[in-house]
Amino acid sequence: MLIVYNEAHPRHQGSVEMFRGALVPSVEVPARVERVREELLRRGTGRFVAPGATDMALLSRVHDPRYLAFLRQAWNEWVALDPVNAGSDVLPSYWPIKAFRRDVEPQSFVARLGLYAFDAGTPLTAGSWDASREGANCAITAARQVLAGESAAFALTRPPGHHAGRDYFGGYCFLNNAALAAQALRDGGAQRVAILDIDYHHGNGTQTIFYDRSDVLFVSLHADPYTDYPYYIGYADEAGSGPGRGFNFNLPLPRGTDGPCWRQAFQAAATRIRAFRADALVVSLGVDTYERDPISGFRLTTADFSRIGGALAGLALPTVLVFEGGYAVEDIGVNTANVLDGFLQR
Ligand code: OKP
Ligand code: ZN
Repeated sequence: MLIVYNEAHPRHQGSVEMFRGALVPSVEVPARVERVREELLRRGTGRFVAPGATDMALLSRVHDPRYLAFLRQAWNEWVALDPVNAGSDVLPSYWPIKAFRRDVEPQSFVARLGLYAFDAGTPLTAGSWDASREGANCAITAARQVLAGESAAFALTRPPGHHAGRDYFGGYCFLNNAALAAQALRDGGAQRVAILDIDYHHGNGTQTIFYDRSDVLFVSLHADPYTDYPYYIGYADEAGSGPGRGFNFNLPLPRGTDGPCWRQAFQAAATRIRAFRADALVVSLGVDTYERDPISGFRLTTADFSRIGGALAGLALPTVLVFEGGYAVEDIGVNTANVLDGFLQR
């Protein structure tokens, strides 16, 4: 398996996020990906390669060009407000909800920030654009390697991507790596692409990007949004719209879900993917379903992750795996490497 590694990931380094009325230490830290990298190297799992150059045309088919321009300039605009801002992360404080106007872009940077952000938990830092863009390049490179004949490739990157939509960031995500991989597979000749999102949290960004399309199937196993982030989306009745109706499949699961219950839901997901007759698979691989994850509520064990790898390989499709969440830093390397080894051993 190819591992397309984002060497630029430490340039995105949030220090705080807003949580229940206080700024608390960032949960999405560089050590997450460092631990995975170390464990893969220790085991000799996979072959590490660097990503290719940025394809702005592809980025602009998945994301709004105005949003991309905003992200690229955001840090500079933040510092231009006041030079002391260079010492703190960018976080929004205002949002145009409900009856407010969203069709005007105010001149004020903090006002525009609220147009593009959906939470105050996603710090943007000096290197966030560079790290995110290189991460997107990793996902796209992984997809192109699979198109060129690799049976599987893993984009090892952070920040994650599945909460980022066509024109918004949040949930620690800025660019939707899995969506970019899926679009790269489509552009490279795959007629039908399935995305299977197994992160603990619903991949709202990926769902919305493909919601009205029938060429990309989105299937997600995640914590019920009735109790868990992102709360306002990810319910079972969201089936797609227009020509995309029937091509979005959400399987929300209760807090406390363990390995056997999770595998039962996985079988339903696998059945839907088989019926779709996909030419390629993209997996949004979050390991925050782990029993000791500090921000999540499922009970998967380290051994369960090996089985998950085998089950993914059982779909028997050219596969791009994209790293998403997982916050139990001490075990993240073993859990992620178990998925990849489980995949390879099948
Ligand atoms: C990103 B990914 C914790 C609050 C939770 C957002 C969670 C984003 C998860 N202090 N805030 O899907 O793993
Ligand atoms: Zn997650």
